[in-house]
Amino acid sequence: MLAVQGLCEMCKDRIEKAAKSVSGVTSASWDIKTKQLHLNFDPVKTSADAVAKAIAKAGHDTDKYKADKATYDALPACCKYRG
Ligand SMILES: [Cu+2]
Repeated sequence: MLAVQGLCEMCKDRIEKAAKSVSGVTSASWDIKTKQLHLNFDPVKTSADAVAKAIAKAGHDTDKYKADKATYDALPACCKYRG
């Protein structure tokens, strides 16, 4: 499980898509209320760390990796979780 910042259904899609784009990830489901990403992956092929990096790259902060400002600023207004 991975804590991922986000707000809405669009965030959910973006987060899950980013997680699933990582080779070795078999399932990814982000809970909009708890902000937790439930993750299943092949530990030979990837790691929670690599998935967190991919998610940060898509614009969503995790505990370890933060989205860069340009990526964050490009998110739709409804997705601006930093407030
Ligand atoms: Cu959103």
